[in-house]
Amino acid sequence: MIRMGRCGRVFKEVNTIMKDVVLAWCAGGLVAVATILMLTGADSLAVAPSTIDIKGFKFAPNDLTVPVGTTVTWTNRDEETHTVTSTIGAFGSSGLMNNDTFRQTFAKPGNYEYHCRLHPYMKATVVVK
Ligand SMILES: [Cu+2]
Repeated sequence: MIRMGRCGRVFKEVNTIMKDVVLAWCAGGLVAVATILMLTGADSLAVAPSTIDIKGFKFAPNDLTVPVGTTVTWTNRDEETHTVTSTIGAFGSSGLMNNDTFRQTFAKPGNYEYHCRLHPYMKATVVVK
């Protein structure tokens, strides 16, 4: 258990260093802060851009590269209905009205091409590495 005071201060300072491996002597016990820091670092990496806007009959960005395990969110910014439809049937949304969203988690690496079923010329790719 982490007490306030000295330990809280140490943790705060360490938190700004993020990925550095640091051991904090705390309340008479040795607390490995490294694990917490690694988790925090992983969280901030997962926050990397994983949203795609559908706007002006285009997917933006048209090509998005994300790490394995990322959940990508599409939002339809057009008044027109669009879909997010995998070319090989790996995933697919229903018709998305204005401001509707569709989410897909990518668990395996690959190039995932998709299009809008209603406007087949709208094509884009999610690259998962
Ligand atoms: Cu469309």
